[in-house]
Amino acid sequence: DNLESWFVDKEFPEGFHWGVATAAYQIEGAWNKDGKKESIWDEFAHRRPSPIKDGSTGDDACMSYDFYKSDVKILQQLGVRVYRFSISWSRVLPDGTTNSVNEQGVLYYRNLIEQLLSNGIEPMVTLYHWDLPLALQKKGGWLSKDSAKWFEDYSRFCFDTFGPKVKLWVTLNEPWVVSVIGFEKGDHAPGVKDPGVSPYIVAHHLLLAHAKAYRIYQQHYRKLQKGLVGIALNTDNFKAASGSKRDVVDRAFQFHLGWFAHPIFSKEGNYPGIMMDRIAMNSAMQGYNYSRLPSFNLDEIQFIKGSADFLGLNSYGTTLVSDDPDTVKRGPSYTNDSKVIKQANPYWETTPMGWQFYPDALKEILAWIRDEYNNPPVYVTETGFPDDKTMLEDRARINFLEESIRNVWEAIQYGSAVRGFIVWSLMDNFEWAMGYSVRFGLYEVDFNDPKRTRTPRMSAYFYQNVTQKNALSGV
Ligand code: GBH
Repeated sequence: DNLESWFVDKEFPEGFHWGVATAAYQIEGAWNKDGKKESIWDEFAHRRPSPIKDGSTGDDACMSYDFYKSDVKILQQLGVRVYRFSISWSRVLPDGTTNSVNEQGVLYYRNLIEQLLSNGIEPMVTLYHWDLPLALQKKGGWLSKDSAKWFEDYSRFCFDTFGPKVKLWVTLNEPWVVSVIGFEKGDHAPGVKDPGVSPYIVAHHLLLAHAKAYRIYQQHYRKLQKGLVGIALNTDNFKAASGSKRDVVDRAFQFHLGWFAHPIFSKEGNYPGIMMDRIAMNSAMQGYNYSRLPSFNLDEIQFIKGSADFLGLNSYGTTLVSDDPDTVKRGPSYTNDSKVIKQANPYWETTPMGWQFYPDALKEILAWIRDEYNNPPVYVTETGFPDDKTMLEDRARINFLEESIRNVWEAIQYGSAVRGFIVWSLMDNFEWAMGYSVRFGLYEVDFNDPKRTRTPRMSAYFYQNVTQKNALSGV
C-alpha cells in the first residue's frame, strides 16, 4: 500500500447511493392514531413488567407521523440521495389483510414519498421491519405456514399502491434477528423462548415470504415500475480467536449470513450444507425423528434461489469466535447447533450495545460476500454507532463512519459491487429492547420536547461533507 493514498480523497463511483435509515416503530409514534391498529411491538412494549430496558415504548417515539416534514428537511441538509424507511403494516392494513385498508395510513406514506421525491431524495422502502400486525400474531404469526401468503398479499398491496413512485424495495429487515432474538432469546416481540426449534421454523417461513414478494414483483410489476427488490441481512464480522481455525469463522458466517443468503444468492440454493448437517446430526442425537431445521422441496429451492436484485448488508460489530467442543449435551439451541463460542477482544473498543468495533470489519465481510456469492450487487443498508449519553460532539461516531466508508471504498477497489452506503440512523429513536437508553442518530432528538426537535451532531456535518463530495476526504 502506498502511504500517500491516505491523504487523497477517496472518490466513489458516480451515482453512489449515500443514505440514512430509520424504521416505522422506532420513529413514527402515533401507535393508535388515525385507524392504525396494534402491531406485535405495540403489544410487547406495553407488557408489564416491561421487557424494555428503560420501561419505555414506541408510542410516541420521534413523532415522525406528525413531523415527517422536519425529517425530510434534515435529510435535505445531509444531502443524501436515498432515505430508507419502513412501512408499518398495521398502519396501512390494520388487521393485516387487504380486507380493510386504512386510507389515512396510506396517505401518510404517500405524503412522505411525495415530500422526498420533490426534494430529490429516493425512497428505499422496507416492507417489514419487525412490526407484524397483532391480528396476524393471533393467527400464529411467523410460526404459521400461512405467514408467507399474508406477506405476499401485503407486498402486492404496497407495490400496487406505492410502486409507481418507489424504485428500491427491501422485503425483510434482518430475518436473523426476527428468528433468533424474537423466538430463541425472546428479547424482541413476540418474546418467544423456544431455542433450536421455533427460530428455524420462523426463518423458513420468512425465506418463503421474501421469495413470494420478489416473484410477485417480477411477474406483475417489474416491467412497468422498473424497480429493484432486495433483502437486508445482518451479520457481525467474525474473526478467529487465537488458537482457533478458519473453519470456525466460516461456520459462524454460514450460521448468520448464510442461513438466509445461501438460499437466495448461492449457485446451488438451499440452506448452507454445514447448517443442514449439523442440525440434522444434533437433532438425531437429541432423540428427534427429524431435523429441527425444516427442509425445502426442490420447487421451493428454485423459487427462493435468485430471488433478489441486491443483497442489503446490515453490519455493526466484530466478534471473536472459537470452536465449542461439546454442544449436544446442552440441548436444542441455535447457538449450540452453530458450535461457535463468541468472545470479546480486550483490545477492541466496546460499544454500549455490547458489540465491538474493529476498523476493517466491513472490508472483510464484503470480501466474504464477494467470494461466497459471486459478487452480487450490495447496498450497505445499515451501519452505525451507539452512544449511551447524548452529545453533539460525537467524535467516536465520526471515527467509526470514516473507517466504515474507507472500508467500502477499498472493497470497491477490489471489485465488490457496492452500490450504496446507508447509515443507521438519521436520528435518535426507540432502540427496541434498549428503549431510549442508547442513541444512534446523526441528529439528536430531544424526547422531552413536544416538538421532538432534531439537532445535528458533528457526525451530521461529517456525513454532509461526504455526500456533497461523493468522496471521503483524505486524512
Ligand atoms: C439493527 O439491528 C436494526 O435493523 C435496527 O432497527 C436497530 O436500531 C439497529 O440495528 C441498531 O441496533 O453477538 O450474537 O448477540 C442490529 C442487529 C444483531 C447487531 C445482533 C448485533 C449481535 C449478535 N444486531 N448483533 S450477537
